[in-house]
Amino acid sequence: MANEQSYVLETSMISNPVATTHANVQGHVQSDGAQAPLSDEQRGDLDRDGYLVLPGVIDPGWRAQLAERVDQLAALEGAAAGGEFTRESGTVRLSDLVNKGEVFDGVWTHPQTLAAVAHVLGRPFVLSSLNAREATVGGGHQALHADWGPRASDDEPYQVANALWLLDDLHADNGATRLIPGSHRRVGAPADHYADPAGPQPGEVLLLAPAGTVVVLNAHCWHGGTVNRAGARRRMLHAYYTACGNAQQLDQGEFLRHRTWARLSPTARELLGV
Ligand SMILES: O=C(O)CCC(=O)C(=O)O
Repeated sequence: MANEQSYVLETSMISNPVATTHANVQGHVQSDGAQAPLSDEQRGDLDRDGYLVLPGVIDPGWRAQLAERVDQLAALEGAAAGGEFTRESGTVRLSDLVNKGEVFDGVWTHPQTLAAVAHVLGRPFVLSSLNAREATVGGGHQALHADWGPRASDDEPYQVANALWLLDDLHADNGATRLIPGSHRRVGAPADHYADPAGPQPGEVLLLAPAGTVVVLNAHCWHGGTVNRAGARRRMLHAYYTACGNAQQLDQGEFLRHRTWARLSPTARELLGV
């Protein structure tokens, strides 16, 4: 897709300023500005299933830094955590992570993730929000939902995509995300198809994957968190993107701090829509 290719070329420019400052601790950043295209198989996964699993994106050193920063912020913010966007009982949520650590820069600007988002949306897009979510013991269950309103026809353009960054292993009993493969193409909302969208549904899959994996989700695909029965850690970042022209979940221009703006490349600022 021409749109996607040109976007991938542009996104290689985003990572370079990050690479020069973080080359030692963030070896994940492509310092040569190399493109990170998707294979035909990966595009096929996204088109058919509505999600793409990218294993081993987060190297162990970076994962540890991200996890440490998430814990630090949760401790610092306490009951206020998540307030810029939303709080959810039974979970710890953080919002506005763009402004809360340079360690997150490589998340929302990650070239292969952006290539997958470009494939889903097929037109220019911006970051809508960068959040963290962790289900705590006994909490985290959500009804199946899309991150956008119900589709009225199966040829409507997609508006949103979400990259789930796994900072801990996802097991069957620690609040893994569940989803219905292919549901991004369905017309209507989960409630139009299921008597109880909060209950188990035929064909649902649990995303079971090791820490370090990124799952790019066509966010029209019906999904939801599950309960963390075991209480094992399940920190996850949500890098959420939307097509240009839609309101951002967090108005990045309003929230952007000067010190964040100053370290970003022009292309990264463009990705924030500022
Ligand atoms: O964290 C997850 O597993 C999914 C969260 C989600 O879908 C949401 O908060 O809307």
